[in-house]
Amino acid sequence: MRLATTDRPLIVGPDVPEPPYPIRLGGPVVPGFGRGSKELQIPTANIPIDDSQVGGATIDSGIYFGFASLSLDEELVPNNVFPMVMSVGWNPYYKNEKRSVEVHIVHSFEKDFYGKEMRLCILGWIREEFDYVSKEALIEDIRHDIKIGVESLKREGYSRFKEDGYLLGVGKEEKN
Ligand code: ADP
Ligand code: RBF
Ligand code: MG
Repeated sequence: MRLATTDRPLIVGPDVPEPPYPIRLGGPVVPGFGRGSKELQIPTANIPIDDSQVGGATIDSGIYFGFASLSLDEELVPNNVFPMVMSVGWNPYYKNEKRSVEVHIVHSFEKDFYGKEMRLCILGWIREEFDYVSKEALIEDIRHDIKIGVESLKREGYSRFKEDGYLLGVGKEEKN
């Protein structure tokens, strides 16, 4: 079992995303396990997963970073694209029986957005999933993952994906 490892470098991966990235996928935000991630200040928006298929793409278990966009009609802001970190897998600490995809968006939202469409552009890998000695150790590592995601995305080769056509197209189709 793992302790939190916060001496990990804040910049991960090559200067420009390399295959298989970018991986683009999306789906409606659905209720998750209801473990109160929100109370830990780390809410995760879940999207449906069918074994290894996530919104049409195949993806290995692990922790990733990239950008997310949301179809937030009423609060539509000019650039509705945010940094995100995501967990794909079995949550070994909780011994889930179902594989899940959960995305923490690095932004403070006024309210929940269940039912909205979320689009993801995954740009890199952070680490494998682990079982932890304690919930505190898990949370500490997730907080460090968030820093890694944010810092890694600041590089030019990554930040340009904020303008990605797939992300910017969220919610557009049904509006016409
Ligand atoms: P659940 O178990 O239903 O996934 P969580 O406690 O993980 O519940 O909260 C997730 C929900 O919180 C999301 O579906 C979304 O509606 C809302 N939410 C608010 N802020 C964020 C954020 N920054 N990142 C992800 N989800 C958020
Ligand atoms: N769950 C685990 O059991 N092991 C992990 O290594 C793990 N890493 C995560 C990394 C990130 C960036 C995020 C957003 C979640 C991760 N989770 C992990 C899922 C976590 O257990 C879940 O969001 C809980 O509901 C938090 O209380
Ligand atoms: Mg969740």
